[in-house]
Amino acid sequence: MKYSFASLLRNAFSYHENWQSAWRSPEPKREYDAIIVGGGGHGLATAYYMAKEHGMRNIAVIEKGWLGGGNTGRNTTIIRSNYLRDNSAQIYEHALKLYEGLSQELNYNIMFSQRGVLNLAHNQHDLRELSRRVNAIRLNGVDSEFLNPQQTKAFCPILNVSPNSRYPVLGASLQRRGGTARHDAVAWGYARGANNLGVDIIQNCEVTGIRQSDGRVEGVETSRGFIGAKKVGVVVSGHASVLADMAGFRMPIESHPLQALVSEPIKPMHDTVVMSNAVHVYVSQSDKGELVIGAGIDGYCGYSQRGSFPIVEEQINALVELFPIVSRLRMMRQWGGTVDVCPDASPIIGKTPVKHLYFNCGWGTGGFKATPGSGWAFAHTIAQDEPHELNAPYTLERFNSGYLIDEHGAAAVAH
Ligand code: FAD
Ligand code: PYC
Repeated sequence: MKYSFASLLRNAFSYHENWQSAWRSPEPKREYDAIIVGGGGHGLATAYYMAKEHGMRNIAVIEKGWLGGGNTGRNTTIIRSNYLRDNSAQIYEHALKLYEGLSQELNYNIMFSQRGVLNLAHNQHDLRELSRRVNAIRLNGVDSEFLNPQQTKAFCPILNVSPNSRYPVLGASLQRRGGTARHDAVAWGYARGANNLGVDIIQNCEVTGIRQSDGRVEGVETSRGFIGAKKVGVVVSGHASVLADMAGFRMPIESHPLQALVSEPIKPMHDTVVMSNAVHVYVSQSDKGELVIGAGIDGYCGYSQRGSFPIVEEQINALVELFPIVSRLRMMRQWGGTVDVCPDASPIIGKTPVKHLYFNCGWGTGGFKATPGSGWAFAHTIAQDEPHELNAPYTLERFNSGYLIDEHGAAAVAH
């Protein structure tokens, strides 16, 4: 679907009343070859790659609300692949490479901006931890470099690197290929691409049960009735354990609120992403000019999607410590999402005890960056009924075998 300049003008003057929908809203069929539960970025990417890479056509995505209304539309859009473990490097780097060509692939501008991601070191321990990570990341062929305080300041001039500050900046790691993208454009781009390949996208349809017989999935009970399916892939982020409960098994997952906030819009002044573990904040500037500021997870489990005052207070304290220049900036709004955290802070992508029922969850605070790679690998897993080598280590079984992939601390304040 392409728009000419003339059609854009026509639509602008008709108040977009005749604007063509980017995807259909069909009634659910009685049965599909595969159903994907969850219309976030991961679910939509999964459906897109199942259709595109594996030739499947009779697929539906079932979403209880609206596309991208979960964590996809609530996240702070940081993309990077600078993970410690070999397995993580492979899947996150695969995702980053797909991001690098995604606007062209989908013919949809996802506003991918490789503006670099800095992780700051504030003490000797941080310095050693960062060097360890930089070395491990480079050994996996992923770009990562270490900057001294002057180089860090040159890369991010508004950063306070005074040795007299409470948490002086002693250095930073930098992934230049990291950056940000427009979150809902990622969901919409995949939705349009999947729709064009025949995928049915069904919104306002909540899955309330997973029907099975003889240990094999038969379809899903929904708020719009039963829909049959030969295979079901569940990608519901913070609600993974709720859906697992419907299917009769337990997920080793805790659901936590994760909050973020944005400032009033200001002129461009911060053209990279800065994250700090010790000071406990991260910040980038959106294309609208707002500073996008985030926190670590709330320390209790819950499904709240609201912001809370203590988080604003803590994040602003931390922000002003690093960037005194913004001390008079006003904050505009805050919100929360529900993230699903595994004990080793790595995802689960694969088969379940129920035949032809697959789960993709546990991305916790860091799954936006993985969206294309996760969808790509999960599509393979569902279509072939076996994991791709990229996601083979990310089994549910690893919590029995003990083969954990410990990525705690990988996302600055995020884990
Ligand atoms: P979602 O987008 O949440 O999609 C799941 C969908 O499932 C939802 O739309 C939901 O409505 C639907 N659903 C749930 N239950 C049902 C049901 N019963 N029936 C039908 N549908 C159902 N990651 C990064 O990489 N970088 C970041 O900077 C970053 N920042 C974050 C900041 C915040 C504040 C938050 C909350 C998260 C952040 N994340 C970040 C994490 C990232 O947002 C998630 O890991 C990722 O978006 C998960 O995508 P998803 O498609 O799996 O989930
Ligand atoms: O994974 O980079 C990340 C991240 C940043 C903020 C939340 N998650």
